[in-house]
Amino acid sequence: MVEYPSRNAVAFATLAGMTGVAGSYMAAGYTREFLVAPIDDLVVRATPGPIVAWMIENVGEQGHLLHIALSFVIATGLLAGTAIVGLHIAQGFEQPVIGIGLSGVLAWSLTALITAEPLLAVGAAGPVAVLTAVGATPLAAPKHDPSRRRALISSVGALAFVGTAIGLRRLAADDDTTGGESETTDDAVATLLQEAEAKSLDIRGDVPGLVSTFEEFYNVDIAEFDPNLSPDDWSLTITGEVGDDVTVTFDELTDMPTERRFVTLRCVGEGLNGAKLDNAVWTGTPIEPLLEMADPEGECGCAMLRAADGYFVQFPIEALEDGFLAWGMNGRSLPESHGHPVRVLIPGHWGETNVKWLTEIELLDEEMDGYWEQRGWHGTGPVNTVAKLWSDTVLDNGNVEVAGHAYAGTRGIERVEVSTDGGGTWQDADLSEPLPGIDVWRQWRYEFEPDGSHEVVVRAIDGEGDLQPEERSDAFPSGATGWVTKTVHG
Ligand SMILES: Nc1nc2c(c(=O)[nH]1)N[C@H]1C(S)=C(S)[C@@H](COP(=O)(O)O)O[C@H]1N2
Ligand SMILES: [Mo]
Repeated sequence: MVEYPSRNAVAFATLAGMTGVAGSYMAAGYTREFLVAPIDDLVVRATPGPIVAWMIENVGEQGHLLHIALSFVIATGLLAGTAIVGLHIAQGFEQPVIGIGLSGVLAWSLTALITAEPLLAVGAAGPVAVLTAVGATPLAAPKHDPSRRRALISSVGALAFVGTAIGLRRLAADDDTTGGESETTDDAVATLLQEAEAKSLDIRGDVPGLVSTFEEFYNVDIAEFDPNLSPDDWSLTITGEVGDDVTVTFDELTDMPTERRFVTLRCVGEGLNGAKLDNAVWTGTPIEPLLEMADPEGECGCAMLRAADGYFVQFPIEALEDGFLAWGMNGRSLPESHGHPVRVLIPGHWGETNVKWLTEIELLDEEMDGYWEQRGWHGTGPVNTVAKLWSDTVLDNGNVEVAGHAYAGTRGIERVEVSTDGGGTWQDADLSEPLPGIDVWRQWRYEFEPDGSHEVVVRAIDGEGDLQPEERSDAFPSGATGWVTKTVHG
């Protein structure tokens, strides 16, 4: 008798794990029903707060890749484990049928348990059983070193399966219709988009216009997998310390008075000259009438907002009252990644208050930490003032153009000043005409004749006449501060 698991069995089990994960992907897509998704949730939740904070600041969005890679490895390992058990029974006890069946049943149970999707779990179990069968079946006519040849053929077959699964899914995703689709061509939005286009400065460098496109608009998510919510099933509940619980469906919400607003978002976790700052035209309705219906009574004057991805954030009702519930973005339905079907927009506050996939507003009696506040951030208040230096370009005439965006939330931007001598002297930059709205960025642009190398510094003056603070601080915990500087050569 041979010892199990042999190296051969481990190789087959690994292939079984890989194809099982691919099979789950083929059945469920890159959604929360995919085996890796709940595992990723656990990995994310198990990562200590300081590490999460460090990753956001230093690794950025790529931090997610580490989580997701680890989750893939765990998912593969779990399914490989079920194959090992099957191979052990099949080979060690010479019970191939029982072994193969057991590996399939185990893989199915495990996947169904983790994803709560018994039907889709068959996608993972099938390939595991097949690979176990291949690994357990003796070759009909073994010539020289049959096990190696079989392992090779199986590897090629397994990889082909993984490739096919990914390919089929990509094809299916291309005609995915959830979110971001042009449903109505909204004239009011079209007019606003034209206005933004007309007011955007003529900047040679690579700087977004006054409205960020879907491709440009940044994303910050606590989870790798976006919730997949259908407007038909969606509803919002206002509950807790209220006179009356209020529940609104998507149809009821979109029947309310509809407005289009420019609103700019900025993440508290971004670096001083980072790019997690974007603007869009949003279609939605004000929150205040809904809050009035609920009649808040809580002691703290604060509310906890909750979302379908497990996200939660708490801040004062005062800020919530000025908020907006959006179901459209740049004239299309809200894309999945930006909170489909409904998200919150809170004027002038950090991005984290702008809850996506909103499901519940709970009025509280006392303050509680939200998801990021539990992890040490202070990101529910008003944004810091910032002027970004996003491009420096030598023009055909030999001049240097520096440009970017400036943002100060509801304080607005009154002026942007540029220094080309390290802060010795200051000149006014050109500013884009303000867009309508109380929470919008402006573009700035400045052109100068270079004389060797220049230490360019940029700073904004907000609508209340306050100069952007010069003192530098990191993003953690309250948002980056300081003036952006850059050495520019003519
Ligand atoms: N449900 C939910 N809402 C959320 C988040 C999240 O992870 N889940 N991230 C918040 C953070 S930190 C920011 S900066 C903004 C980003 O919104 P965007 O991805 O549409 O740019 O959404 C906020 N709302
Ligand atoms: Mo954020």
